[in-house]
Amino acid sequence: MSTPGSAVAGVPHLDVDPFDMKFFADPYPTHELLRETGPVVCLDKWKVFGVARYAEVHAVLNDPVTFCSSRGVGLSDFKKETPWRPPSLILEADPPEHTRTRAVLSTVLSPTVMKGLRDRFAAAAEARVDALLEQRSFDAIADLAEAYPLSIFPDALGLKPEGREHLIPYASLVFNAFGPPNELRKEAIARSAPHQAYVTDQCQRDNLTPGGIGACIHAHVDKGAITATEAPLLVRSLLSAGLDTTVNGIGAAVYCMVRFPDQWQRLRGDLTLARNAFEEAVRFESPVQTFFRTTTREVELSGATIGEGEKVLMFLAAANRDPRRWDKPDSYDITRRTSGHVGYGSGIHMCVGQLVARLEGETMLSALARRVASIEITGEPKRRFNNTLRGLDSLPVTITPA
Ligand code: OVV
Repeated sequence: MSTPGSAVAGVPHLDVDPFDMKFFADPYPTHELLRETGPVVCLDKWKVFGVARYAEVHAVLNDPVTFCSSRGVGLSDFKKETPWRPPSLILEADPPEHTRTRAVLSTVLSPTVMKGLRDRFAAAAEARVDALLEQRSFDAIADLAEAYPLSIFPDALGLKPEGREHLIPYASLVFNAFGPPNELRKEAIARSAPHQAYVTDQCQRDNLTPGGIGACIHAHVDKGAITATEAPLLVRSLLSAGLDTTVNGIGAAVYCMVRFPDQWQRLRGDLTLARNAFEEAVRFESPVQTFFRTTTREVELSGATIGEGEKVLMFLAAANRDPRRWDKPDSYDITRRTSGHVGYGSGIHMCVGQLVARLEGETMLSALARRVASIEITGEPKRRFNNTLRGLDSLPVTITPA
């Protein structure tokens, strides 16, 4: 026997719920418990295996044949349950199917495409910061972390102006749906119909403006790379994964800067650190906290036997602070060598939009550092609860001009 719930596999059991509000409020003591209990643990509450150390998270991410994605990367096993929406053709796919769709998204989000976006993103970041300098006091989540990506990403995709208010609620739904059937997931799915209707409609070729990233995906149908049925679902992936993630990434970066003013001053002194400062915020806060995989066979992982068809929960955030891998893991250090962090995953599924995320993060931190002397918290930060995403609901701040 190797199922979670059995002691025979020699895997220690924990009764922590990593999708509980008390856990979300302060996950760090539980991350440490998960790491220190063993390389692989059983989480009895949801009957899944868990890995929280860097080595095992990295190993699972880099063995996609044994730890597959096509049975879903949330708790639900698509072999046993009907998915809440048609599966993603990239996230919830394995090679060989994954390889073709990944190549298309990789092309439309390439370094060449970033070249064409950079000046627009930088100008929008500076315009946003200028507007905030007029206000002086504002909410760094709504007015900065959300407002900035909303001012550039939907236009880059080529979405029409109407209905964009559905984008963040839709993404929030997608990331809640990876979790267990708790209140967060059930409520999100219960209210999902209008958001799903909007997204399905916007993914159609006729609704995407020429020259945008969405239209570029559809253009790959003409090249024979994907079918006309597949294209809208690939656009859907960008609507699902491209906005709320960067909102929480930029929110994390600003939250780091207000908590660690020495790092903020260091950034102001050297703007070339902006890109790594963002990367370190992704490591430090891990906006995407977890993903699951499903085993395709019985497998031994660091001495633990895991049976076929088991869900394995990867704690990306815990791996990103594993003292076995990182010096001073709980310090936010903008000069740290961040490469190897798993905030974007690792291996064949590693974030295909990472260059867009980094471009947004870098341009915003750079604009802030150039124009702002100090950022101070002026009220209690409020947390936003989601089964997968970590971030704030509000962060009241006051800034002073440089
Ligand atoms: C990485 C990610 C998150 C959420 C949704 C998707 C991908 C998707 O492909 O739909």
